[in-house]
This record gives sequence, structure tokens and C-alpha cells, in this order.
Amino acid sequence: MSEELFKQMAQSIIDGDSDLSVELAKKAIEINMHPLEAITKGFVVGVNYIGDQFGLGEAFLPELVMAGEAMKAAVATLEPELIKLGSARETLGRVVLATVEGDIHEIGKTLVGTMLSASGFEVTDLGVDQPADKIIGKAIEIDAQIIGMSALLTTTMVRQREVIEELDKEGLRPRIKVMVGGAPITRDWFQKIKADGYSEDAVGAVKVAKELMGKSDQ
Ligand code: B12
Repeated sequence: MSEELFKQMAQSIIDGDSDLSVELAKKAIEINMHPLEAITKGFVVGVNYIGDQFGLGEAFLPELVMAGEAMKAAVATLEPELIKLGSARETLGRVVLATVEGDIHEIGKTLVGTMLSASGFEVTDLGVDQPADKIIGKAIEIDAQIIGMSALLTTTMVRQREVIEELDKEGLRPRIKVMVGGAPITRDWFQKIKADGYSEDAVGAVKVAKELMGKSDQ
């Protein structure tokens, strides 16, 4: 039963059918499927497929855009459920989250933000295409302990390093810790740019953020 639903979810993204992806997300809620399971085993499979096809030249920009919209709509439908299931008891820390300058991919970043909020972090999500000075300025303004940066393009991941270099120059680390992620981000890259934390998915992002706050046992 779930397997069939996962397949339909993936297909709705591949077809760029937002109405259907929202309907399937609602169905998942109805049958008490864990929202993260619906995202990772269903919808993400579809968006990854389209991404691969695009990379191979077998799918084109309009299809990528439609798939992105359908994915965004499905995740937005599941977000309130993720928040409800969250284990928030106290404020674990303040996080400024952004997709770096030149990059407009927001789905993964938003999912990381939702999971962090659901787990008790106060998240200020600046959105996409955010330059270093905006990210750092906001972190200072709200006295954030963590900056989380998403980058989905190999051409924009270098922006993560720029923010870290700027923080170092201003003497703002280790007061502000930096966590990085996004599809092209690897452990190698994270070590190379001397970030404080890295995760390849939203569940791992929560774990890393807790570790950075010295609260890994919660
Ligand atoms: C959907 C999509 C789009 C949508 C985005 C819609 C939106 N509102 O976000 C649109 C159509 C706008 C788009 C545009 C482009 N895209 Co695009 N896109 C994708 C696609 C298919 C899926 C991305 C996605 O949402 N995945 C689902 C989410 C849940 O996963 P995620 O983002 O990876 O996030 C998870 C983790 O990475 C991690 N994470 C993410 N952020 C963070 C942050 C922190 C702090 C942490 C700890 C963890 C973390 O946790 C998340 C949740 O598990 C990818 C392919 C892929 N497989 O990644 C291509 C892809 C990223 N795009 C690509 C390209 C080339 C483009 C364009 C340049 C195309 C063009 N010619 O115009 C433009 C770039 C525009 C720009 N300036 O940014 C390439 C990048 C290639 C490269 N080597 O750089 C990819 C890989 C496709 C491909 N195979 O060629 N894209």
C-alpha cells in the first residue's frame, strides 16, 4: 500500500503535477504516514529523477521548474505535520538559515528550517540568493549561535567559503558556528572550507545543530 503511494508521489513530481502532489501529501496525512517518510521515500525520488534526467539532457528547464513547484507544494502541505510531530520543548538556539547568493534553490533549505523549528530551534529563514553581508548582518542582529547555508550549484557553493572567511576576518567565530549543506556539498568540501557542521539531509541537520549547541543528547 505504502509502496504504491510512494510511486504515485514520485510520479506526481516527475509529471510536475502540483494538484496531484498536494492530494497525495494530504492522503499521507490521512493514513498517518510519517511526513518525512512521504518526502524521502516518495516525493524526493521523483525530484531526484528529474534532476538526473536534466543533467543528462533528457529533461529541460520547464520540466525542472514544474517538478520544483510540485515538490514545493507537497512539502508545504506536509510542513504543519512535521511541526506538530516535533519534539520542541525549549529553545535550543537561534539559527539564521539562507541559500547563498546566486542560488534560488529553496526546497531543501526550507525543509531543514522546518525540521530545526520542529526540534526547538528559533529559525530565521532569510530565503534564497542571500549575500554574505545580509547573512552575517542578520546573525549579529539576532545574536544567532548558528548560521546554516544551503547551496545547490557547484558554481555557488564557493559562497559558503566566502561567508566563513568573512566571519573569521570579523572575529565572529567560534561565537557563531557554521553549518553547510545542499546536494553538491560533501564531507571533503565541509572540511576544506573549515565549516563547523555538515549534513546531507534535514534529519542530520538537526543532529548537527544540537551537537554544535552542545546538546547532542536531546
Ligand atoms: C527543483 C530544482 C530546481 C528548481 C528549484 C525550485 C525551488 N523553488 O527550489 C528550479 C527549476 C528553480 C531550478 C533552477 C536551476 N537549476 Co536546479 N535543480 C532542482 C533539482 C531537480 C532538485 C533540488 C531539490 O529541491 N531537491 C529536493 C531537496 C529536498 O533536496 P536538497 O535541496 O538536496 O536538500 C537536502 C540536502 O541537500 C540537505 N540540505 C540542503 N540545504 C541544506 C543546508 C544545511 C545547512 C544543511 C545542514 C543541509 C542542507 O537537506 C535537504 C533535505 O534533506 C536539482 C537536482 C538534485 N537532485 O538536486 C536540480 C539541480 C540542483 N539544478 C541544476 C541546475 C543546473 C539549475 C539551473 C542552473 C538550470 C538553468 N539552466 O537555469 C537553475 C539555477 C537557478 C539558480 N540561479 O539557482 C543542477 C546543478 C548542477 C551543478 N553541478 O551545479 C541540478 C543538480 C540538476 C542537474 N542534474 O543538472 N532547479
